[in-house]
Amino acid sequence: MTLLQGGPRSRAGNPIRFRSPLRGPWLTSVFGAVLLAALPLVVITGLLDYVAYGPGQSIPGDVGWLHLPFFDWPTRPSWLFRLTQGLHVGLGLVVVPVVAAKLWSVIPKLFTWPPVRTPAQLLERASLLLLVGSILFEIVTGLLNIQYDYVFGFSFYTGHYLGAWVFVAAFVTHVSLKLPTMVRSLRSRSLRAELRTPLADTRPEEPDGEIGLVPTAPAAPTMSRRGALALVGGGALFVAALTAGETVGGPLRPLALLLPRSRNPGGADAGANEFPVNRTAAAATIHSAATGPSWRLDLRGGRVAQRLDREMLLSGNGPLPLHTARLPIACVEGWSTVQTWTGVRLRDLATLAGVPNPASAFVDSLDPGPFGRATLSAGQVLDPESLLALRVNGADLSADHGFPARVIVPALPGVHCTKWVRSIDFRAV
Ligand SMILES: Nc1nc2c(c(=O)[nH]1)N[C@H]1C(S)=C(S)[C@@H](COP(=O)(O)O)O[C@H]1N2
Ligand SMILES: [Mo]
Repeated sequence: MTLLQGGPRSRAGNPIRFRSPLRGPWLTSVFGAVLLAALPLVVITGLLDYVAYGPGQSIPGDVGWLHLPFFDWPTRPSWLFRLTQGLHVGLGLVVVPVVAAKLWSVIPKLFTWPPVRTPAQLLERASLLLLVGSILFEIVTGLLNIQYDYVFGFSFYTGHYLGAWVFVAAFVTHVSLKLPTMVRSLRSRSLRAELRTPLADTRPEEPDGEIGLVPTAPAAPTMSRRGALALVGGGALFVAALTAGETVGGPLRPLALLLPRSRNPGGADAGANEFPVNRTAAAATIHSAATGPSWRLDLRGGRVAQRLDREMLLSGNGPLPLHTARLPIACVEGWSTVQTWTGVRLRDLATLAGVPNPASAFVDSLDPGPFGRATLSAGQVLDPESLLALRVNGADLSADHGFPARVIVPALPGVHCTKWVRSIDFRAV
């Protein structure tokens, strides 16, 4: 209580208990400038990921006029989704220490009293509340999504999407209100000089009046400004090191501590199939009886439905030559891996089905779960490297990677690379 009401205050109204001599507009602006550069990239790549879900996908759910103007996500370059998704999750994680530092640097503002004196301040403080609230919401939901399967009481996709728009609105407001102060504050000190200043010479910033970040009764410094910057930068680098393996793979993969599912290597004897498994066959309740010799692939859409067994698909004969392509799987959770896939082209299957120019294709699988089916656009069906894969790295697909057959399409989000495919419906309109 004393903190909020009765405690000693500076003239600007800030409680004097926040005494760190490092706090001030310059330090806050340095963190702010980093976030100003990085966060738009996180937001844009995040929104692109939603676009990549493409037409016919139901994610995010009903978001009314906030729906993005969908365009057909291209299949080239094949690493496009790998890039946008990797940047979104990777950069989103790496900026967390900077966000924390920025929040720490403005803590006194949260205790300013009275909190609002003018209408302009009301707008500023409301946008601040939404800004802090939405960025924490985005970080927490994003982190939980890559840690656990859907622990939310709401759709992660819809929640994270709506949170992003709240954040965008608050961020734009905040930046337009604070940009002049930020630029002025950045000019008030030289970064280079600051990086040469040791603890012994660390002094508080100039009194900042109404801004109210510089303590009026500063304590002795326990850390230099360059030390604080190194701490935050080191934190970001540390997170980057824990994240890089999700995309780079190889020996760094086991270090991808923040993405536990990306580290699941596919079992002890996975061999050629040793790369991350998102959802195992057991988890998806795929019974080996259904994937054995009795398995058939149904092709629909044309006048006569086609039914093929795995041997026919693997023969490479007639209208279904085998094709091999090196293509990524890039998961919405941020991890990715590039493997060598062999199978038949989706467009050859479309032609065989009697729909050589489909408007879309609906892929269904033996998996009753939420990711057991996907809709592909015309471009995704017709790309010459879009495959119904039967083999990977020269070996049959393992049960966990989708045996007997799975979809692999360049630049397609991993979630639509449906495993344990059962049927494909090529739609003319
Ligand atoms: N039938 C089915 N296919 C699926 C999934 C699933 O849960 N069920 N998961 C998808 C997701 S989210 C990803 S990232 C990729 C991962 O493929 P992998 O497990 O072979 O690495 O498979 C996709 N295909
Ligand atoms: Mo995924």
